Amino acid sequence: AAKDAAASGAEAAADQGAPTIFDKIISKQIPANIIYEDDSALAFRDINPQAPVHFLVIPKHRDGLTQLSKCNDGHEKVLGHLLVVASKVALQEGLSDGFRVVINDGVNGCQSVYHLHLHILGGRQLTWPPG
Ligand code: D5M
Repeated sequence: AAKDAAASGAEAAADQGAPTIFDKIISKQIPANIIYEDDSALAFRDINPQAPVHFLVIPKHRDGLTQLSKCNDGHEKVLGHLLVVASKVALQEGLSDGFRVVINDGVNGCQSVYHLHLHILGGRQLTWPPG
C-alpha cells in the first residue's frame, strides 16, 4: 500500500510537469552510461539491470508522455522513433539472437519513473510470462 501511494504521488507530480531523474540525465546534471543519443531520443544503461544487457530508451522532450497511457495521435512520430532506436541500439549491443522491449505503465505496470521509457532486455534466454 505504501508503494502504491508513493507511485501515485510520483505520477501526480510528473503530470504537473515536475522534473524526474531522467530530465537530469538528459541535461547531464547527473551521470548515466549513455549508449546512444540523437535530437529526440536518448539510450542509457539501466542502473538496476535485470539481464546482461538492459538499457532504457527515452524521449528527450517528454511532451506530456509521463506514461504510455497519456499518449495521443500527436505522439505517433516520437513513439515510432523510440522503437527504431530500441532496435538499432539492441543490435549495436550485440542482441542479434533477440531481445525484449517493455513499457511499464502506471501502478499495476510497476512504473516508477514518470517519464516514458522503453526497457530493452537481452543477452540471455528470457522467460515468459513476466511477473
Ligand atoms: O523503471 C524505471 C527504471 O529506471 C528502473 O529499471 C531503474 C531505472 N533507473 C532509475 N534511476 C536511474 C538512473 N539514475 N540511471 C539509470 N537507470 C535508472 P520503471 O519502468 O519506471 O519501473
